Amino acid sequence: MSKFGTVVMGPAGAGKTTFCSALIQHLRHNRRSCYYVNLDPAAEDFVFEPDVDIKELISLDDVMDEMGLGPNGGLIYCFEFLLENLDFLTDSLETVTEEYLIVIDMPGQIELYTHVPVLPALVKHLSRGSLNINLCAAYLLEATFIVDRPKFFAGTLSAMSAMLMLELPHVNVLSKMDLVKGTVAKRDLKRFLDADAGLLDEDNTHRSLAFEPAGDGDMVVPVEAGDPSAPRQAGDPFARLNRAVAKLIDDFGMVSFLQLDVQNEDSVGAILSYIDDAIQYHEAQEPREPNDDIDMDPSTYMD
Ligand SMILES: Nc1nc2c(ncn2[C@@H]2O[C@H](COP(=O)(O)OP(=O)(O)OP(=O)(O)O)[C@@H](O)[C@H]2O)c(=O)[nH]1
Ligand SMILES: [Mg+2]
Repeated sequence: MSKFGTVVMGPAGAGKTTFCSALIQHLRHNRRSCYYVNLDPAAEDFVFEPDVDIKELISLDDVMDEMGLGPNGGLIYCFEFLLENLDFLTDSLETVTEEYLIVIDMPGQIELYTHVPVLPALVKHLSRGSLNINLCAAYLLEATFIVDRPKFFAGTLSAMSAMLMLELPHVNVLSKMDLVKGTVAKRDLKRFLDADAGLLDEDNTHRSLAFEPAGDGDMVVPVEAGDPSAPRQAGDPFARLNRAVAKLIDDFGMVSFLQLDVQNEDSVGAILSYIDDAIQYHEAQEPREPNDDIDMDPSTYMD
């Protein structure tokens, strides 16, 4: 029996939990079954109560109190603890059948996606172990990042880093599109969706930083490029580094974004279609008769 799921990831506050709720709502409207897994040990408020919640295993508050750790160290501890107790997930997920979409809500600490190896180990357990879930990652980046082009490419690089680390099919999503409506031309928006590196070459608004010798040995101090005392931007090492990174992303051709407006059901539905395609959800479903959902009690049709 196959299982299907999506891991919703992305930086802090990108709108992951809100997207999970919108997705669950959409699945319900379309009479699809959903199994909601919360893996954020600090999350408190949910529109839909999770079917499995990591807090039943370990909570960030307890770890911080008892281990004297801060929020980031505490989160890494929680995930290491989860990896030592994977039965917690296996036991609840093994009964989930193929018509369900398993929606996994992740925390926003970026280190999880770029630095520490806990997430690849978890994903491997879910997708290649006995659970054998057909998984895809939904990586959310806030659309407001496009106002600051170097920041947008830094965010895109984090998406690419997660793609390389997790080796899962990825659906990258620009969330909170309502916040940038009307502020960016359609033609430019299309280039952001394709992560077009040329956007940085044409950027003369960004606050790129330059280094200036501080006059004491090797020390350098960063200077705002807008500052009249700053060196000219042509030789600005940060601007050149930004362009090189953007070109790398462009050359890879791996990152492109879908637009998400959670208020718009069609937008949520479109992203779900990409997720379904990535995990080949529909191919595994039993063909249903057109009248499967209708009450077949003959008395229903009697006058
Ligand atoms: N305008 C707008 N705000 C949104 C949208 N999605 C989420 N938000 C707001 O953004 C904030 C963060 O949303 P969450 O869904 O909690 O984000 P998250 O990625 O789960 O956050 P963490 O789990 O803390 O990393 C909340 O105040 C949401 O109301 C959106 O599509 N549009
Ligand atoms: Mg969240």
